[in-house]
Amino acid sequence: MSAKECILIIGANGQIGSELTMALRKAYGSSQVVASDIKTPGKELKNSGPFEMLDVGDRNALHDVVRQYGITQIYHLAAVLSATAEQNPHFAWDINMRGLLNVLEIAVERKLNRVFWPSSIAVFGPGTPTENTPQSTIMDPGTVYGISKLAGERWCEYYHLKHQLDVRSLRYPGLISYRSLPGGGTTDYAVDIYYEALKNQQYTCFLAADTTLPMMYMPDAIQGTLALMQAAAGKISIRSSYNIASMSFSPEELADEIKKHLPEFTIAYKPDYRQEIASTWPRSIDDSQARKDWGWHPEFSIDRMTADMLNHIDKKIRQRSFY
Ligand code: AKB
Repeated sequence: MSAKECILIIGANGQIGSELTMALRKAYGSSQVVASDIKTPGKELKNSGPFEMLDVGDRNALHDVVRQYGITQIYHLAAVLSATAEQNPHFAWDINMRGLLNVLEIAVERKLNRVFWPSSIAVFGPGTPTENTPQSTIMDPGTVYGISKLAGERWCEYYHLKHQLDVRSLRYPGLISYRSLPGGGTTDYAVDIYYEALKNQQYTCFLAADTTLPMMYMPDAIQGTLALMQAAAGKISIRSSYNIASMSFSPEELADEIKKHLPEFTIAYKPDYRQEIASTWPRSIDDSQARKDWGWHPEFSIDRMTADMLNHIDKKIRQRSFY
């Protein structure tokens, strides 16, 4: 990326956005990275570089920000996640699709250099092979979130083929982090559990004990996103979205890891509507294409991640800065 690039992050306050913005500011300089969201940012985002209140559904407002800053790349992260989307399907469809189409259209109009848009393991469905799910396979998502992500993947590839737009994407698994909380996802239990283990030594999980899902620690997700976006265009053979994987575990296995640090911790299971969503998703993912094309290589295992999560969340709780 040249020194003249200027990056816009849409959805910068979210779980991925808050960390990705800081990583990009560190890598490319604060003034080169414009954070934006519909909600007021926290101190770290606000004080570390430019911030704009921006609704990506408002095409004119998006256009103004892109023109004002001379934006050359967009990371469009704003979306309604799986569990919330099932509560309000038409709202979720509108938010998830309108924002992406606005970004793709403006990227072509303004001849932007690169666009990043996240997809998800939710693009897979009950007909997909659940173990080591291939890059290219049956995709029959049964959730509105999954349908919007699959449609988004097709739109990304379409804009690449028809308009030569350099759009890149990753199918994120459940993301686990201690800096920002996720919101409205089916995999959110894997973050909540750490807070509850430290605060109350007990957690009631909304998924069944043996629900194995692909997961990833946020530092790997950030490192992977930067690696994908910095790779030479000739290395990118997938223009829909890349499978990426790190670890897979069930709530019971995660609880066992936590018990190694907090032996008094107990877990109970009360599956709700999110169980139905999780049951249609893969248990593990084949990410060999990402490894081959642009060198994807995660670092964290469940035990290293758990030690790091407990350490940081414990500090947050002591400082009384948790949610
Ligand atoms: C969700 O649970 O909705 C997300 C995802 C897997 O895309 N974390």
